[in-house]
Amino acid sequence: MLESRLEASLSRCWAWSSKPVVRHFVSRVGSTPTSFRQNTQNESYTIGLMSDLRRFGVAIEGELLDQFDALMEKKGYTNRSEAFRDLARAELVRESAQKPNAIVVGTVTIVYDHHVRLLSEKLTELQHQHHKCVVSALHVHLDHDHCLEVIVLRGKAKDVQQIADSLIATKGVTHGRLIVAVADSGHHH
Ligand code: NI
Repeated sequence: MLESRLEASLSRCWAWSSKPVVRHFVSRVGSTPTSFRQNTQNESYTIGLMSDLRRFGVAIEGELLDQFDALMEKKGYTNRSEAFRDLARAELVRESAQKPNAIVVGTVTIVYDHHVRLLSEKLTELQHQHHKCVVSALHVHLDHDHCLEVIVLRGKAKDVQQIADSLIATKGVTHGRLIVAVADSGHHH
């Protein structure tokens, strides 16, 4: 019963997904959704990514499912499949980021007071020392005193973590956080 409900909701999900990659799958497997949201941008750039999309049944306690649905709605998901896929990806990234030699991409966000003596210079120097890992940096002058910087790092998980730690631990940096966003599988499209 639950399985068939999930199944039904899965097909609804595909039909309603606004992501071109999923819509592409829908057309590939030949099911014909009666309606789905047209996404006018990014029409055809991700073709083939999910060509092996598979369905499976999930048995889950009613209460847990209700909680999951509530969380999903709060986070703005329109369907369970997408929410589940994101959960799975996040967990895979988290897992592989724990392998020191896994190649990851992450962002470090720091906030600091640029009046602190030599702080801007130190932060810039640190980034130059690790220029091979620093992909890009965004600087925002938040207010009279504070700067926010977002630094994109790519490299071995241990290096990315170490660079992030150094940036965040620099005296005068008031907030800092590393988010590992992508585990690079080495498979490129
Ligand atoms: Ni600034």
